[in-house]
Parts: sequence; C-alpha cells; structure tokens
Amino acid sequence: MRNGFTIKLAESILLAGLLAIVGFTLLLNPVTARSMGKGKQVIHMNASNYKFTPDNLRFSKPGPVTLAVENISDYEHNFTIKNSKGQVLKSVDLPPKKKIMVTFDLPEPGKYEFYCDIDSHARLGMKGQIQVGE
Ligand SMILES: [Cu+2]
Repeated sequence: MRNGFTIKLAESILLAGLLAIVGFTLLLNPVTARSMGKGKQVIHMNASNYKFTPDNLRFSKPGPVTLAVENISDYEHNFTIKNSKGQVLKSVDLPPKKKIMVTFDLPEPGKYEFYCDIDSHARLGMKGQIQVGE
C-alpha cells in the first residue's frame, strides 16, 4: 500500500515537472501568429519589461486587426504601430496589469513596426513587427 502511494507520488511529481518544462519551452520560443482571413480574429499579446510576446505577426491579407494586449508587468507601457512610411496608425497606453483591446487597420501589404513609446523601452527590446502579404 505504502509503496503504491510512493510510486503514484513520484509519477505526479514527474508529470508536473514535464508540464513545467513544456510550458517554459513554449514561453521561451517566439511565437509567430498567422491568420488567413480579414481581421475578425483577436490575437492575444503580452507586454512586459521590455518585450512584446509574440513580437512577430504575419497576415496574408490587409485588413482590420484586433490585438488584446495584456500588460503583465507592474509598469506603464504603450503600444504604437507605424506604417512603412513611418506614420503612426495607432498609439495606445497600456496600464499595469490590464488588458487593452487595440484595433487598427493594416491597409496594404508591407511591413509594420510596433513598439512601446515610453522612455527607452523600444531600445531595450520592446518592439516587433507585423508583415502583411508575402
Ligand atoms: Cu514600455
């Protein structure tokens, strides 16, 4: 009886360890989100000190996009996105521990840079890009 319990316990610990490793691996790998249709889908993004996760998105076609950007840190951040000409399409502040829905239009194929416009956060790594089209 006692041995059976010990084995069950060992199995549980092993399983928990495995799950932790898998979770950690997923966290560390940069995610590339892909979408096919025009922007009905909501893509979740985390903002932390000092990065966005995922920081690299790809859409097959131009159109509206909604990001649910969750600031998981204790500090104020911001999400600003520019078009390929450097014009700001949208700039939204992200209060600590809040999830903000950010909707904007990606009007044409190309590369769109986004970043946090607070202090030197972008230089510290708080930036990313969205590719539309091929
Ligand atoms: Cu920031």
